[in-house]
Amino acid sequence: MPEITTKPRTQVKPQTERPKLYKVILINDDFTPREFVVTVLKGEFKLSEDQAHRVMITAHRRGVCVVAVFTKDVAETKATRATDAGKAKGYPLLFTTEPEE
Ligand code: TYC
Repeated sequence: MPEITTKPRTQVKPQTERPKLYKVILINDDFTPREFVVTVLKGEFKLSEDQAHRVMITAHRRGVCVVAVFTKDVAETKATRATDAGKAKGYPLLFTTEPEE
């Protein structure tokens, strides 16, 4: 009688798997001037004047706004640089990062 054998199957990861992406989030505060927030958004995130104004005003009204999405390293570097730009002027401007679902 022929024996039935089962091959152990290991999960094969697709080699094209994309790196996990991280959101950079702008947090509102009561002290940083609006125009300064817009300047930082344009400089660090390459947003247009119009895009930067929309992101700033959304954070101002709602408390937070997603600025953009990057790989982990890029998101963290940009968030730190943008936060440091505020710190250098004595403002509590804050950018954070969080993984995308
Ligand atoms: N709320 C600030 C003000 O009224 C402006 C501001 C907007 C600050 C967005 C931070 O993430 C921010 N001057």
